[in-house]
Amino acid sequence: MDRNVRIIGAPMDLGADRRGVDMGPSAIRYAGLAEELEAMGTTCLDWGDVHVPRPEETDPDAGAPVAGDAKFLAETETVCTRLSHEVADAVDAGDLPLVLGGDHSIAIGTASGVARDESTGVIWFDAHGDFNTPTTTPSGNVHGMSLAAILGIGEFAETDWAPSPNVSEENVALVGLRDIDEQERPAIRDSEVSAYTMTDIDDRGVTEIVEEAIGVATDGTDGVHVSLDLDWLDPTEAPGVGTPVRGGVSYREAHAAMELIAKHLSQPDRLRGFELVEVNPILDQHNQTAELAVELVASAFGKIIL
Ligand code: HAR
Ligand code: MN
Ligand code: MN
Ligand code: MN
Repeated sequence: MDRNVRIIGAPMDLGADRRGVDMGPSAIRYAGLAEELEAMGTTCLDWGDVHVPRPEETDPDAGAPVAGDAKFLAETETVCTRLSHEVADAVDAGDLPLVLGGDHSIAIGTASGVARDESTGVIWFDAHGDFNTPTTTPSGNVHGMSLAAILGIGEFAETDWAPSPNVSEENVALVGLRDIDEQERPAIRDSEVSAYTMTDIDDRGVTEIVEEAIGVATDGTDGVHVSLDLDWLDPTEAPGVGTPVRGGVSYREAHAAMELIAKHLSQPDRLRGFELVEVNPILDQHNQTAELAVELVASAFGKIIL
């Protein structure tokens, strides 16, 4: 990685039911993120955390959507707007923003910052589609709606902060899906996004699927943002997540995917943003999920074995 990496923590837990994900940035730092990247010869700048209000200080119903349910939507807007500015500043300075979550609702802010001035493809590694809207959500949790929000689907179209107009559905690829809600299924199918399930990975192998996803995200865009939800991996590898789903990618498949990100997005330099979300140290075993997150970033940023 030739550019400086700018670490930005987003200790957000208002978008999910399980407390503890707000400690994700600390756990990932403690797992040796900066040291690992510095050892690869990458300069790492840690910009600290954006401020997130505590749930006890907030009204979950403030900023309620025009229809349906989306808990803590006003606070989510506040946090994502702050994060968007931090991320856009990093991009302006020529640095690569590396955002540490926090639950996946922060992706609305990260994408907004990364894609502020440039057309941006998105690769979304996740067990879940995160394609709900306030009217389809079974939980009211914004972390299950963040990709729909970025794309301005449903009630999110009525907001000025959630949609990222420089992200087009045709340049979005979801990889690793295995837990989709009933009303999310037709929404994903009817959209222009490319969605790859675990069955696709079984059939065609992780290399072919991830190369196709990279093709989708780079087709006609200026750059690519990678959003990595740790529940993409099998819970045997990544137990420290709020919503684990059996049947995820293996340790080696995950590294292979990240090595392809490095291979295809570094020459020419097209990676514009990277985020790690949903690490919950309270549910983890010996910080192994945070340690795995660090390893995967290193692979994505070009760490080579030999
Ligand atoms: N689909 C469910 C919902 O919308 C669960 C979403 C779960 N969580 C995440 N997102 N970690 O990837 O409530
Ligand atoms: Mn908190
Ligand atoms: Mn997610
Ligand atoms: Mn998920």
